[in-house]
Amino acid sequence: MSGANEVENVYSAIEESARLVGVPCSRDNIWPIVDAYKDGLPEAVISISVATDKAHAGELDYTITVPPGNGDPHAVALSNGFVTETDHPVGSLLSDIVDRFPVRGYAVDCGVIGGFKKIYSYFLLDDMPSASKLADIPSMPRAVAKNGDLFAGHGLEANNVTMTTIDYQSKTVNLYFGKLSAECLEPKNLQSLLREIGLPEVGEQTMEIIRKSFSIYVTVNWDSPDISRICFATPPSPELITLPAELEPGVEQFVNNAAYDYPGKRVLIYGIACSPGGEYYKVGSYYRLAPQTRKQLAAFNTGENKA
Ligand code: GPP
Ligand code: MG
Repeated sequence: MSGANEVENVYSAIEESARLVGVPCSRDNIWPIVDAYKDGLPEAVISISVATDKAHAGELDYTITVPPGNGDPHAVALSNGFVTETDHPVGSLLSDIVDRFPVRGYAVDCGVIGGFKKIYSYFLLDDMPSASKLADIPSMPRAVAKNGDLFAGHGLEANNVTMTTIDYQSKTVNLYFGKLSAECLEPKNLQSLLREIGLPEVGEQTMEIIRKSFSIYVTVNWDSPDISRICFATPPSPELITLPAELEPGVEQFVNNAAYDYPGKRVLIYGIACSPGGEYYKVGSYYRLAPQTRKQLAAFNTGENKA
């Protein structure tokens, strides 16, 4: 399929999702971003997501993976004016990470309203860094080093950082911990992790969801030694999850009707975010999946994964 058609398809999926959620969608805000990363679109994993916190009201985010051979995604963002040159360490962190650790790819994360926000870097599955290795990077927020004992004390200090994101708008960094051990996911450990971050413990219904997390990720910034928020993500799955709060009708519409371009059922990912402002929820719908995920889910869709 030609690049222009791919951009059109992806744009249409975002526009349709925005219509379902009730977010106004401007082509001028989205098209230049999708177009700038179009070379990787045929193989890209693409998800579209909503979050229920106040900061995200009226917003819809989309995430597009960028293969490693398609140039530096930060340089592409700079040359297109999606981000600006800055002396702030946020501007050098991506190259500092990539200089030290092998990455298998990137993604860009953008808002239908807010525009270009974040760049992800994904580490090699068999060569992931630990949080303490990442803390050694001079441009990394000091909060990562400051919380080394907290990570180590809660089963998060192995070579298990699957990816990082750098948010150029809010100047924040996320570390995503994967390969979570059974001990790490024990309710006692998760409650203690929340308490030590300074957050309230979660209720029973939330615990039932977060104890099945496939990723736990923390958000830090350059202005505070503390963890700003922590989020628990469920594995991508066609199964619907009942969250502890009712979703707005537009979000329900999106969850049940968002466009996707693979066979079988729509694949969703849920997140529970715990922040000083309270608990909130995220739901992402995959427009396109990685070939590996498609294979795993084909078994799910045909009922062959009963084992
Ligand atoms: C991306 O970070 C989240 C994931 C890749 C996993 C779960 C995703 C869902 C949408 C449920 P984020 O956009 O949630 O981070 P931030 O809180 O910084 O926006
Ligand atoms: Mg987000």
